[in-house]
Amino acid sequence: MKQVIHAACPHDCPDACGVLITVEDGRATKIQGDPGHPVTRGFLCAKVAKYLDRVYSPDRVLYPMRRIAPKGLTAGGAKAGEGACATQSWQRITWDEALDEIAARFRAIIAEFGSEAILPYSYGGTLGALNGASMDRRFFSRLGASQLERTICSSAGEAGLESVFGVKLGTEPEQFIHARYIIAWASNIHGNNVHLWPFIAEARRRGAKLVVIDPYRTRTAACADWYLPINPGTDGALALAMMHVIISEGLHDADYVAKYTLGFDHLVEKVKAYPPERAAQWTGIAAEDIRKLAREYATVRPSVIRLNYGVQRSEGGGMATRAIVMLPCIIGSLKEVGGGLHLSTSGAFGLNNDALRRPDLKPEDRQRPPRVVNMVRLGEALNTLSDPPVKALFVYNSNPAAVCPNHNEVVRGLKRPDLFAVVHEQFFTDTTDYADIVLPATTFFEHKDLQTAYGHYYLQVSDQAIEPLGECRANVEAFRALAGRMGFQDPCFAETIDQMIDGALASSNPWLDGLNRERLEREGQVRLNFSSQLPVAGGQPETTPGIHKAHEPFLPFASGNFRTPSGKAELYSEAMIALGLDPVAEFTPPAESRHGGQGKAFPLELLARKSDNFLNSTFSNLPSVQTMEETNLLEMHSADARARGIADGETVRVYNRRGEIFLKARVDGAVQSGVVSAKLNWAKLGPGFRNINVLTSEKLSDLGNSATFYSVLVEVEPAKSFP
Ligand SMILES: Nc1nc2c(c(=O)[nH]1)N[C@H]1C(S)=C(S)[C@@H](COP(=O)(O)OP(=O)(O)OC[C@H]3O[C@@H](n4cnc5c(=O)[nH]c(N)nc54)[C@H](O)[C@@H]3O)O[C@H]1N2
Ligand SMILES: Nc1nc2c(c(=O)[nH]1)N[C@H]1C(S)=C(S)[C@@H](COP(=O)(O)OP(=O)(O)OC[C@H]3O[C@@H](n4cnc5c(=O)[nH]c(N)nc54)[C@H](O)[C@@H]3O)O[C@H]1N2
Ligand code: SF4
Ligand SMILES: [Mo]
Repeated sequence: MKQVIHAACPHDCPDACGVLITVEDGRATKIQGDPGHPVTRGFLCAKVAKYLDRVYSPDRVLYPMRRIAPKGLTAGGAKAGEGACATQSWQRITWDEALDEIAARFRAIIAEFGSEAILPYSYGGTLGALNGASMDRRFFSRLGASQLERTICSSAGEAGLESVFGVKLGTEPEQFIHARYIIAWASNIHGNNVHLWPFIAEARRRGAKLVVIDPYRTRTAACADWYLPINPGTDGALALAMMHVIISEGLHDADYVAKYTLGFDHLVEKVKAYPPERAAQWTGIAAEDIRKLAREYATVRPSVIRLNYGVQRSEGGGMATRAIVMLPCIIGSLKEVGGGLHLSTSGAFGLNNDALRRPDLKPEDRQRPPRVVNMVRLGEALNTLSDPPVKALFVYNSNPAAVCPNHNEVVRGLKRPDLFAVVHEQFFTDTTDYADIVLPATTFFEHKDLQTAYGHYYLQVSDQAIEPLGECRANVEAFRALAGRMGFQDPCFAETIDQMIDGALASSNPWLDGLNRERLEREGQVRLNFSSQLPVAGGQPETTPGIHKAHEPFLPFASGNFRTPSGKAELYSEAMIALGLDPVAEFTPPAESRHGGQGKAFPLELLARKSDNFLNSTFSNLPSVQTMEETNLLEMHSADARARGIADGETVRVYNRRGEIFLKARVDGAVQSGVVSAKLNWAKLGPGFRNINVLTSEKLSDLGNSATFYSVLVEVEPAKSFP
């Protein structure tokens, strides 16, 4: 029998694609992008187009496993799949045995150290509303475990965005075709957000100009009309200088500013300190170019900014984002179809997360809230926390031994013989190498979920296409079973998947009106119900050619309606003062930068980037995907290479106080002098079984306690020999 199932890609990607899976006699035989999804438009990225290889990979974890060898990489464990799951490391056990052992260890740890000695660790393995954050959160709250502060990705940028808009909303991708001036700001569109590209391509056919601001010459930068390589971590200075030009030349929208923003006078004062000449010294962008950019951005309309999270992986990333988000507020482009700014759309979905996650649950004998541990500082938590120490770690939806900064410290902590570690995974990753118990997890083909997005406004139900492989269980089911083993009687642990979806949709958010489960199941994807929005101030909605259902463009801030305390776009924010920050915005060079004073011993700025064909560390073990991505490279500028006697293709040692890694030099002009770049991969597939996170720092950003993967100083030298 042949069936086509509608699912939604749950990977941590703004596009949240609609997916069609063909199933024949119980086996998935084809995957394609849903042509009915207005943003997916029938195509998938290269890595997910090969998803059958992932689902049916011989390297999948299919059964619960118990460690029978010492923790760490076993001999021959360098290759994905092979050594790591070699029979000498693992003993297959039943789910019952695994659950009994976990429950027994948890009980013993709670008795001796208290429940906060248990730490959950999860991030973006799946962004499905259920398998991303529901039964797991219920379980750990009820258990009284330490809570995880999940800020490894986007929290600085989110805080910066919300400090101005009060909510995470952005220009819908479909509107980009109407833009005449598009700035891709720290936005690797071809790599990380490929479904936005057709809309930009259409806008360019209609005459739009594409500007890219990025220290790395991405594929998007290579095909831009104007590429501005910027020094890492200096975007705040650029945005403030652009506002200096816009305001001093009277190019701002005085009417919009007066009606819908707060604190413009303070901004006027602040930007006086940022003439283009001053910003040029930090950013490396010529003052004349800053002027030209500001003028064009303010006058070639509609103009839109696709800001992405590259800016905020920096010590001053929150403030930089805040300053950039002010730009559309002062030029009034938020009222134009095809104008505004897009960083995230996730604030529109407003699911009933309390129903999903039940933060009210707690152990019967606990009054105070549990301790909070920041996920970026896992190494520090495992190695130094006391009162209580972390005695058990439960990892799911994440691969911290690859993605977490300061890798050597993370591994030191994971190696602790007294740490009881459980990892729920699809593959034998870097992290399972340190697990006591590995539990097998389903892929999205094998479970049902509800899917929001952070790059568009369509909600989807992702149907289950095939039965779970082996003894794999979805996250919801694993935590349901564990709750049972711990004796938790609360009715929420017995809810069915459909009840959980219904609960998530039972929200006070008016944009969910009319979007029930049955309709989502029938239609696959449904645009949020924006019909109740306030009337649009400017521009008549146009039909979008090539796009299926024409709809009214969503312009949430056309007439203000910001969700800040004042209801206005806050160019001046009391909340910043409370955090000890400048209420307007300020540029401070990152301490780990060439301007920051630590540049003597380690003079090069490292971009520890993502790979275009992997998703963070996910996919990096799959042979058919590996062929698309060249790994273990250090990209550097010819001047820096020459100064160190390094030729293209030679092995180099890249190092700082935290660690070292040996990579192959690539001198091809992707970065400017002073900047080097390398990409994320599974550590055990890298040289010396490590990855670029041996060099990155646990330091947190100015806002949102985010990771600072792009504020890293290193030095590079020729390697005499490969160790
Ligand atoms: N193919 C692919 N897609 C992905 C991912 C992946 O790993 N691979 N990861 C997913 C995840 S988790 C996320 S959060 C999103 C993130 O997507 P993005 O926000 O696009 O994330 P990054 O790739 O970190 O950064 C984007 C760009 O910012 C640039 N950049 C770095 N530092 C600076 C700076 O100081 N200033 C400026 N102007 N630019 C800077 C980088 O060179 C990069 O090209 O993508 C998702 N999609
Ligand atoms: N150097 C450097 N480091 C980075 C970044 C960077 O740009 N540079 N990016 C950072 C960012 S933005 C992010 S978001 C983080 C991402 O950090 P993570 O979210 O840890 O990212 P992944 O590497 O994708 O690992 C997710 C793991 O979850 C597993 N998984 C997938 N689906 C499921 C499921 O349904 N159940 C279970 N139990 N497991 C599942 C996958 O097999 C995979 O191993 O990495 C951060 N680390
Ligand atoms: S990873 Fe992103 S682009 Fe690729 S299929 Fe998933 S949602 Fe679409
Ligand atoms: Mo991320």
